[in-house]
Amino acid sequence: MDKNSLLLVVVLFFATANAQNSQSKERLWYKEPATKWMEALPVGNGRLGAMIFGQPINERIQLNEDSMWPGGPDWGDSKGTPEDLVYIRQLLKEGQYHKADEEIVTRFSNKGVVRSHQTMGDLYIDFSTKKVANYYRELDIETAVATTSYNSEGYNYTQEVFASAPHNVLIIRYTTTNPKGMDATLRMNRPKDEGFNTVQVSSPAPNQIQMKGMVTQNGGRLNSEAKPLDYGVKFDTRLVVKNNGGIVVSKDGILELKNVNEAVLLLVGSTSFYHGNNYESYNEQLLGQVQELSYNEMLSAHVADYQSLYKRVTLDLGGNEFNKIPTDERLKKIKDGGTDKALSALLFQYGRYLLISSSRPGTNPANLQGIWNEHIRAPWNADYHLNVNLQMNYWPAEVTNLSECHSPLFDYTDRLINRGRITAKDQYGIHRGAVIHHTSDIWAPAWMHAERAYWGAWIHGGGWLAQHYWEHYSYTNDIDFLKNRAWPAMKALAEFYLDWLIYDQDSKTWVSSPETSPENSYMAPDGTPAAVSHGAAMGHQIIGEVFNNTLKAASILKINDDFVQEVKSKLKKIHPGVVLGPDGRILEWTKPVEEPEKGHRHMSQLYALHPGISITQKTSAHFEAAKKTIDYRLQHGGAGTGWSRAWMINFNARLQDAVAAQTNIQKFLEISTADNLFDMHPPFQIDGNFGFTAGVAEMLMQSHEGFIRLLPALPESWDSGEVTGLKARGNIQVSIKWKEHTIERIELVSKEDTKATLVYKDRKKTISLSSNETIILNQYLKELTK
Ligand code: FUC
Repeated sequence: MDKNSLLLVVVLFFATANAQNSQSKERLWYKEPATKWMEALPVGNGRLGAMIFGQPINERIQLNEDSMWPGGPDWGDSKGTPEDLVYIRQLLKEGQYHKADEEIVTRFSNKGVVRSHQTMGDLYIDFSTKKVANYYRELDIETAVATTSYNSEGYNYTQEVFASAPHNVLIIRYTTTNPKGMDATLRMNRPKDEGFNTVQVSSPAPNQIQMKGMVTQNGGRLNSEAKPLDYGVKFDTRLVVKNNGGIVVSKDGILELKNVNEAVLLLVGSTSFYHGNNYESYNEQLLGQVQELSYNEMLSAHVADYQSLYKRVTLDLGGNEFNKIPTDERLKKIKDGGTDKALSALLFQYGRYLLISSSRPGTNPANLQGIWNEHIRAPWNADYHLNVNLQMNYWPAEVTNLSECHSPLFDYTDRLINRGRITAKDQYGIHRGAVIHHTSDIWAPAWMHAERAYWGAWIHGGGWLAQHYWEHYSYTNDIDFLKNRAWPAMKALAEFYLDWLIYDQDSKTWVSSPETSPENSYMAPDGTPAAVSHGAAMGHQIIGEVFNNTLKAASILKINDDFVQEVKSKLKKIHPGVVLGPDGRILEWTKPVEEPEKGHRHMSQLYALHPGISITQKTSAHFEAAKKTIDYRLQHGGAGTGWSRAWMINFNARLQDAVAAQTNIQKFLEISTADNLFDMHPPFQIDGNFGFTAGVAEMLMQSHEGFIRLLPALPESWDSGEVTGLKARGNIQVSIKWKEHTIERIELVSKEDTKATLVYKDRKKTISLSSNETIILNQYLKELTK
C-alpha cells in the first residue's frame, strides 16, 4: 500500500468512527472546535470544573473551583435597627412609598452587592501539529467525558477530559498513533484581578506546574464605603504529567513535551475554604495517590460513579435520527423554524448532567453559572440569588432522581440561617428565627444587599429555601433528615415570620410589611413606580407555605408545643396570598395597581402554582386566574430571559397545557439556548438549564396533588416515548411508556409498603405497593386508559 492509499484508509476509518459516535444518543457533538467560551463544553465533579474548547493546535481548558471567592465572612450581619423598621412601616401607613424605597436602602443596606466568584485560570496546551483533518468533538453525557479527535498527516490524535468525583481530580489524556509521538507546551495562568494579584506559577518538579495565590479582587459592584479586598480564599492548583514515550522537561513553570506517545495530565485544585492552612499539603497528598493509578482505573471509577446517578432516569421522545446532526446545526434548524424533539430530550438530560457535575455532597451549591465561570467579575457575580435563581437550580434534583445532589443546598442554607439569626435580631429586633434576604455569596451573609429597594429589599430568600427541605423529605421519606435537618431550618424560618407579621386592622389579617415583589415595581398613586409596599402576593404565599409545611412536619414528628400552636393560629388569619383582581388575574400586590412592566420576567404571584403547590385543578378559580396571568405577561413580552422562559414551561405543565408548554420549549431552544446548550439569560446563567429539565419532568409526571398524575402535559408531537426512573413524592419511582398518546406500560418501584393513586386524564386508580417490588401495571392499564 502506498502512502496515499494508507492515508485514505485511515481517513475512512476515522470518518466511520466519527459517524458512529454521532449516532449514539446522548451527546453534544460538533465538527468545529470552540472559538468562544459559550461553545466550549463543560465537565465537573461538583467542585472542580473545566470548559473544554477542543482546539487541536492551541487548546484552552478554562478551569474552575467552586470556592474561589474573595473576602471572608467579615462584612457583618446587619445594619439598621428595629426602630428603623418601625419608621419604614410608618412611612407606608402614611402612603410615602417613594420615601420608603429610599429609606429602606439607606437604613438597612450598607454595602453594595456581594462579591464575585472567580475563575481558577486557564491551562493552555500548544501542539506543534500543523494540519488537521476529520475533526470531531463531543461531550458524552452518558459517561461525562469530553473527547476531541482529529487526524493529522495520517495519524490520529485524541484528547479526553473528565472530572472525577471519586478521585477529586481533573484528568486529561492525549494519545496519538504517530510513532514519533507529540510535541507540546503546557502552561497555566490566571487573569489579573485589580491590584492584589498574587498568582505565582512555578515547576516544583520536572513534570509539574504549580499555580498558587489568593483570590483578592472584590469583584462585586461597590459603593463608596467598600474597598477592594486584599484577602480571600487561598488556592493551589497543580498539574502533573505522566507520559508514555518521549520526555517532559520543565522551565519557568512551563512544561515541554517531546515525542510523547501518550500523556495523562492530572490536575488538582485545592483551597483554604475547604482545607484551611492545609490546602497545599492536601494537594500533595492527593497527587501522590492518583499518580499511582492508571488512566483506565480512574476512568472506570469515574464512569461508575457518574452513571450511578445519571442512569437512574432515561428519556426517549423519538426523533433520534436528529442525533446524527451536529448539535449546533440542530439548534440552528430550530432557530429557522424546525422542530427536534430529541433535542428536548437531550437538553432534559443535559440539565441532569450539569447538576451532577456542579453539585455533589460536600461541595458548594451550584451558583448562577453552576461552577463554570471564566470571569474575575462574573455577571451578577455568579453568586447565589435567592429570589428564584438558586432555587430553580435545584428544581430537577428530586423529581429527576438526583436527591444526593440537593445536599449542598441544605449545607449552604444552614449556614445562611446561622447568620440570618443575627440579622433578624440586630436589624429587625426579632429574637427568634432567621431572615435571609435576596442574594448572598460563599460566606453566606443573610443581610440586605441593596442599592435599590425593588431588587434588594426582599426578605424571603429563606422562606423559599424552606420549601426545599420539605420537598426533599417528601420525595425521600427520610425521617432523619426531617428531624435533624429540615425541622430546625423550617422552624427558624417560621419563627422569624411569626414575629415579622403585623396585624392589619383594615383587612383583619396578618400582613407582611414592608414587602417587595422580586425585582418588580407598581405605580404609586402619584403615577411613578415604587417598590416597597404593605404586603405582596409572593410574600404571603411563601409565609403560608412555610407555616403549612412546618405544621405537616410537626405532625409527622409528633411535636405540638407553643410554637406549633402559634403557627396554627397565625396561619388561620394570614392575608391570602392569592387574590384575584377585577380582570380575573392574580394580583401581585394586595390591591389592584397599575403595573409599569406588564411583561415582567418574574411571575412572583404564581409561586403558589409552581414551585408552590396550592393552586391546582381543585382550586379551579385560581387555576383559571393563573392562566390569565400568564397570558397577560406573555402578551406584554414576558419570559424574556432564559430562566423566565423555563419557569413558563413549569407553569404550563402544572396547568396541564401541553400546547403552551411545547411553545415555550420551542422558544427556549430558539432564543435562550447557546451552541453548547448552556442557557442564556443572556448572558449565560445556568438556572434556565435546570428549570428546563424540571419543566420536562413536570410535563411527564406530577405528584404534588397527593397522587401521581401521568403524562399531564404531553405535546402532540411527543406521540410515542418512554421515561424511566422519575421520582414521585412518597419515594416512588415511576416509569411510563406510551404509544400514539396512549400509555402502554407503567412501572412503579417503592422502597416501602405504601399505596399510590394514579391519575391519567380523568381516570383514577389506587393500588398497593410492597417495598422494593417492581410493579408493572398492565392489569390496571385498561382502567386507566379507557
Ligand atoms: C434575578 C433576575 C435577573 C437575573 C439575576 C441573576 O434577580 O431578576 O434576571 O437572573 O437574578
